[in-house]
Amino acid sequence: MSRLIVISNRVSAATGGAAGAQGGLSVALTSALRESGGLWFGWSGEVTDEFTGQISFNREDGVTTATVDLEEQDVEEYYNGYANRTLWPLFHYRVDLAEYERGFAEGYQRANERFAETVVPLIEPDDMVWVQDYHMIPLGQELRKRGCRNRIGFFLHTPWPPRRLLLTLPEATELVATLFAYDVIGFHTDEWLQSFVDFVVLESGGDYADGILRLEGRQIRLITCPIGIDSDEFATLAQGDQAQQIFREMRESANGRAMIVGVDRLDYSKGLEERFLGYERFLIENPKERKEVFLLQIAPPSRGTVESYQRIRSTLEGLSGRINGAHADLGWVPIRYVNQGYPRAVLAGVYRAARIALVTPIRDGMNLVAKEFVAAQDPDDPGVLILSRFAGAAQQLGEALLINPYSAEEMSDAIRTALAMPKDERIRRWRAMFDVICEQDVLWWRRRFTDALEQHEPA
Ligand code: GDG
Repeated sequence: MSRLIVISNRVSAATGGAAGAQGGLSVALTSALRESGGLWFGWSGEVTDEFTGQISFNREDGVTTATVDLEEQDVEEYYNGYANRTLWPLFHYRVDLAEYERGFAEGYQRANERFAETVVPLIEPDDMVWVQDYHMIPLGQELRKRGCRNRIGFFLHTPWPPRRLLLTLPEATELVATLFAYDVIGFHTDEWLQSFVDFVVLESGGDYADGILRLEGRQIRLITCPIGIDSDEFATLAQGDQAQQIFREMRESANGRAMIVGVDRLDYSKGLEERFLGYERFLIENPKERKEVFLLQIAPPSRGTVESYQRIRSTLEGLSGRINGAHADLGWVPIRYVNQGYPRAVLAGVYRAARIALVTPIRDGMNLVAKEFVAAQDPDDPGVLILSRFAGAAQQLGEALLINPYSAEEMSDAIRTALAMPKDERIRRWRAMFDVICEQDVLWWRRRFTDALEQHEPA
C-alpha cells in the first residue's frame, strides 16, 4: 500500500483507547493512515488574524495529523458561507435555503487554494491522496496546478443533486469541471453517481461507460462505495456496562411504554419537522395505542451561526411544544425532545432500549444512525427500523420499513405496523440488515475506495 494522505475540512484522528468515543469515519481513516504511515491534513478549527500557512503537526497513536488555521473571512465565506449555506442545502435538494453569493464562492476557492498551497510540500511522489467531501471539491485541481501528479481520489459524503437543481448554482459548470482533476470519485449510492454522470454528460460533454468517465483527454473512475460503521465495535459497545446501565434506566423510565427513538444533528436535511408531524398523525389516528408509546428525539444543535439552522431549531421547539401541549396528560408526555449530545455508549444503550427508530431524512448521503441502531439491537428481541427512502442507507437496508418522509400518513402507518410486528418478523428483518452492515462495514468502505485508487491507471 502506498502512503495515504487524507484531506478533509476537519481532522479528528481516533486515539487508541478513545476510539469508541469517536465516529466510525475517523476510526476507519485512522486505521488506514496507521497501516500506510500516512498523514491527515485539514483545518485546525482555529481562526488566525492573517493566514500564514503554518502547519501544526501532531502524532497520536501512529498517525500524523497536520492542521492549519484559517482567517476569519475564510471561515465566514468558505465554511459558514459556501460549504454550509450554499452547497449543503443545494446538495440536499433545498434550493429554497441555498444562498448564492459571489463572495462565498470566492472565499471557497481561496480557502481551497490555501489548503493546496500548504499541503503540497508534504506530498511525496508515491503517495495517494484522498480528499473528503463537499468542502474540498476544487482541491484536486489546485493540487494539480501546483504540480501534484499523484493519484488523487475524492469521496462525497452527501447526495449529488439532480442536474436541474445543480444548474441553479451560478458557477455549477466550473465547479463540476474542477472534479475532473481526480482519478477516482466515490459516491454512497448509484443514484448520486448517476446524477453526477447526467450532469457531466449533458453539460460538459463527457462520455461514460463501464464505470469510466472520459472527458478532456482524462479517464476518471466513478465508484459506488457506501460508507459503513464499525459494526463489531458498536455491537460490543451496546453490551458494555455503560450502555447496559442506560438501557435499564430507559426501560424503567418508559414504564412499560414502547420507546420510539430519533438521533440526529439538528439539521433541516434530517426531516425532523416531518417526523414530528408524522408522529403527531399517529397520535391522532390511534387513540388506543398512542399512550403506549413516546418519542425520544435527541438532536444536538449544529452550525448554530447559520440562520436556517436557527430557524429549524425554533420551528422544532414550537412544534414539539404544540404537540405536547395538545396531547400530554398527567402521566405522559408524547415527545421528549433533547437538544444535547451524549457519549456514544449512551446512544448505544438508548438504541437498544428503543422499540422503534425513526430515521426520516428528506435527503441523506448515507445516514449512519440507521446502521448504529441496527448494530445495537438485541438479536433475540430487536427493534424495528423505520427508514426514509431518500437516505442512501435505504439502498442497503431494504428490510427496514421504508417510507416517504414527506407523507405523514406513511409515517403513521409504519409506526403502527412496527408496533404490531411479530417477533419472528422483527428478527428476520434485523438479521438481514445486520448481515449487510457487518459485511459492508467501515473498513470495507475504506478498502474499496483505496483499492480503486491504487488500481486506477490514469489516462
Ligand atoms: C454526513 C452525511 C453520511 C449524533 N448525535 C450524537 C452523535 N451523533 C452521531 C451519530 C452518527 C453521526 O453523529 C451522524 O452521522 P450521519 O450519517 O447520520 O450524518 P451526518 O453528520 O450528516 O454525516 C451522512 C455521513 O456523513 C458519513 O458519510 O452518512 O449522510 O450527511 O455517528 O451517532 N454522536 C454522539 N452524541 C450525540 O448526541 N456521540
